[in-house]
Amino acid sequence: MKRALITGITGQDGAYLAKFLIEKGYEVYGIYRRLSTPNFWRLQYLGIFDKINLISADLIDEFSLLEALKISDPDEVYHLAAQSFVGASFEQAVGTAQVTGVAVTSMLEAIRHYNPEIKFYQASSSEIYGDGHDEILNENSPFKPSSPYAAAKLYGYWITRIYREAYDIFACNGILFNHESPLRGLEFVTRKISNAVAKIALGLENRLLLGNLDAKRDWGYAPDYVEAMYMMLQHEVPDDYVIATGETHTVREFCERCFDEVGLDWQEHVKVDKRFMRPIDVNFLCGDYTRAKEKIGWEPRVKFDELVKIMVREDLNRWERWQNGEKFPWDAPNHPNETKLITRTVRS
Ligand code: NAP
Ligand code: F7E
Repeated sequence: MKRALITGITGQDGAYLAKFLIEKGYEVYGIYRRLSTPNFWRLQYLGIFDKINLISADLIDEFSLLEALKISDPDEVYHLAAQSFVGASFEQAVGTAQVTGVAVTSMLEAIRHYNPEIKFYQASSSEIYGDGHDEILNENSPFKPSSPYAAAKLYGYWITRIYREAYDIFACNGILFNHESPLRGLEFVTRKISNAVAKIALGLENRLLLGNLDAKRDWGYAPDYVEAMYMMLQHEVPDDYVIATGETHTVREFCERCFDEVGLDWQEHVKVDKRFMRPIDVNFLCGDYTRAKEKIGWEPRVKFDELVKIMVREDLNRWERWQNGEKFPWDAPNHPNETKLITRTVRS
């Protein structure tokens, strides 16, 4: 039986990947960090919490990562843990550099010392391309990061390549474009919208405040994307791959489609609030996944319209169950209204 160690198992991708690997017959280990309140809702939601071996570790403590390797003795490491919210990276730039950037080296060093035969997946990001593009992006497109998060991810990208070339470690960068799901964190724009639309449709809320409606993103479906991570590590040679849908849409279009789904007019509920504008934003992203299709046989299954349906329907279903008094693991009831949060980095 193959063993996999997943960092970031409590996050969106970690939970879906764990489920996928369990179904493939893997023994799955995941690192989680000690928090004052347990944070396993996604694993419970997918019904896999009891099938996972949890190891306490933190990315800023490299010995805890080495210890996690010793405990799990994995064939494959999927390094997904990060401070993953671009907005927060402007507020915690140094912390993001350490957690999202330098910790990739800690993980690779731990692998190099413990067992360099372990295969390594790095969760790279389309954010490394940054702002200023209007062309479809592939593995050879130039990088120009536009946030502390993107700069940290670009460091992680290069250190992964360096360990591949210098030490012959089977290390791959998955350059994943945005991917969403009902398990997406509530601060990301798609889930912020689907959750608000569900509440508005049920009379629990009336308005939705957003930032840059013109930003374009290539949005895919997270369960499709975690399969690509696995497929990269099964190929004969390590490489870097763009994972995307090849379609791009504005935040405005995402809003419009979500409100359409419940028969409402988005313009009656959505207001622009500069608190949700970033100091610099990436205005256009669209990915070309040809290499992934040709080399590892990966293609997206769920595209924009279906993604909208999946997300709105699931948030509606959850709030309806909540109104009927049902209790089940889910993030939204405990999430603060974002207007309560003070942002220091508003664009004037
Ligand atoms: P996510 O939901 O925010 O999950 C992040 C995970 O990292 C959580 O499990 C979190 O633990 C963990 N983590 C954060 N700081 C940590 C620390 N100091 N020590 C240990 N664990 C820590 O992110 P995601 O959407 O699943 O994304 C997975 C990875 O792919 C991330 O690296 C992200 O940057 C990257 N990525 C995401 C996308 C996307 O569209 N989703 C696209 C490209 C790349 P807690 O639960 O305790 O917070
Ligand atoms: O923003 C705009 C915002 O926070 C998307 C992460 O998974 O994907 C994600 O990063 C766009 C931006 O995701 C609001 O300004 C407008 O232009 O959902 P997001 P992101 O920044 O693209 C990449 C690939 C990653 O690697 C990251 O880890 O939407 N936008 N109004 C807003 N965004 C938010 N969050 N909230 C708003 O109210």
